[in-house]
Amino acid sequence: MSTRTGIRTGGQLLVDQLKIHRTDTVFCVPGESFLAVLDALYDARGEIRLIVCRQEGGAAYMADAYGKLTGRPGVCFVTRGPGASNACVGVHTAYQDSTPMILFVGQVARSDNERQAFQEVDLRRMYGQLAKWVVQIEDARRIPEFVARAFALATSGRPGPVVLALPEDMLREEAMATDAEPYKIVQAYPGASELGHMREMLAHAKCPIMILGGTTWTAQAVADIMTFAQDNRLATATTFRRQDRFDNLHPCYAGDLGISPNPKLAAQVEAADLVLAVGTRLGEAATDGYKYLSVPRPEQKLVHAYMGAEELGRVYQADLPINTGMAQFAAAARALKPVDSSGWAAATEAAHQEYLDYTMPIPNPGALQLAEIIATLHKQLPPDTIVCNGAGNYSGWVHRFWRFRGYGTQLAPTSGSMGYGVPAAVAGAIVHPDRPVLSFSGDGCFLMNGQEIATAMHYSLKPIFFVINNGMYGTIRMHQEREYPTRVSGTTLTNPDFAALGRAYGLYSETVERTEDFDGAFARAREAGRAALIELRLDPEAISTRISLSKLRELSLAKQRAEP
Ligand SMILES: Cc1ncc(C[n+]2csc(CCOP(=O)(O)OP(=O)(O)O)c2C)c(N)n1
Ligand SMILES: [Mg+2]
Repeated sequence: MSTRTGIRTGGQLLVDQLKIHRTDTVFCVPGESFLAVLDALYDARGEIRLIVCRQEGGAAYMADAYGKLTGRPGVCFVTRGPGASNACVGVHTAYQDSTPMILFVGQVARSDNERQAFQEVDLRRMYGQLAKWVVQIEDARRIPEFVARAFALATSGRPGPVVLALPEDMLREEAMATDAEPYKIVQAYPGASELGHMREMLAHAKCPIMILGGTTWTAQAVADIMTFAQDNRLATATTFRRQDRFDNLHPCYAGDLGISPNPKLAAQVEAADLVLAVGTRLGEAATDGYKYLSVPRPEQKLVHAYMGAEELGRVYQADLPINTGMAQFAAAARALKPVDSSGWAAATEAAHQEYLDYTMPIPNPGALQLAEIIATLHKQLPPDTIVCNGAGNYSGWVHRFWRFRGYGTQLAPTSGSMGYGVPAAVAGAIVHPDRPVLSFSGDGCFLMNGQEIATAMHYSLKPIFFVINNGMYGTIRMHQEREYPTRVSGTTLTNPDFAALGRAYGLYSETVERTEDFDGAFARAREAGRAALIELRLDPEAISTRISLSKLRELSLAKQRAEP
């Protein structure tokens, strides 16, 4: 699309900038505050898909999922105070997860500013802590400038969400402005001396481990880092919900440092003499509450490669901090001459075997075996299947028993935010209509944004939604039984008939209570030719992949008796 100058409304100018920055999809819940944008999107309907959602939380989560899958900002439009409030959860997720996103919010007219006009909220104050940048565009002539900056900022350094407020009169105003050029992502490259130093540290290590996480990865970057790991026979772990940064069946893969990871992997990180942390912030989840590495100076030697200078040194003082994008780092690491890895090659092999053993299905209480079901799905579906989930103990089975094979196959919030699994699957099916998309939600999680199954139906998308129903907010019940055994408070749920709910929305739906009924139900769901919902009834005793509810309660009571 060619750059042009001319008189356009604010709405037209804005949509023209979206086209210039190659936005092909916009998620929204409409509002009268941005009718001028909707009108301009009508003219652009051949180039920009407008995905209309049922709640702004769903729309913002979809924009996050789009950003995770494409590396381009997920674009979302919502209205004033109510829409902006609902969208918060997606913006917070994008912030914690370092996902590029742009949230446009229709705003009251400039002449009514600060009157607490209808639905007015000062977005700069409201979103100040949740976004990389919040700005109100006061003058339509500056739309190209602000939108270009929003795209650059959302994707550069450590990516994240940007919020732009759009006064409704500004969007209707006609203005003479010149289009911007397509945005360019700015990422640093690792320096030659830093790479040399890193190689030196690796050459002197006895039991090194690499930990991958974060964003700015690409399929090529993942291939490059796998070659670097392979050439140096380097045990490699991924962080919480970043499991698709390494082929899980590669002989160097050691597993993921999620919440409650394989204890042997945790021990390996603690015992390492060199940690190469690549792309990860080394956040609370990845370090089990900053435990594997002590703050601020870890026992282990630390190389910390990260795409944002402001994060290097925030928590950990690395021996070697490297400010670099992941694609840039991975390509450079691959080009390094491998070191002698004979000292740790056997440990790397053992770590992978340990991962394979740890992820073999194990039984849980009750007639429905969740590990077996996840393993069956993995066997039946291609490696590019997109796997989505929100937060809850049910996700522990997905993370442990699904083996991620390729970059861009996992959509899950590292922020631990519930309600993500359904909207993420909708976005996944939009971005990759050719791939199977599985969505996992708990009974708690599902009813936070389950309404977006209507969006899947509206756009004829075909994800398969699993609702893992244990009749409770199981995660919180687990913490409760550990801290306050037998005192069940605020964690029990009365649920609808999820399959009937799915049918009411037009999805193919079934309920499965026993493992042996799963294969048939799944085959029928795949053959249905439309979105499907399968409720999986999980015995409440199956509180986590590791322990039963009554065993946990018993241990907690014993502990209480031991220390009165
Ligand atoms: C938006 C949001 N609200 C609350 C929480 C706290 N929380 C974490 S897990 C959880 C329970 C999840 O319940 P469910 O989806 O049924 O999964 P289960 O743990 O039972 O498998 C809650 C309430 C959260 N993480 N996110
Ligand atoms: Mg539950």
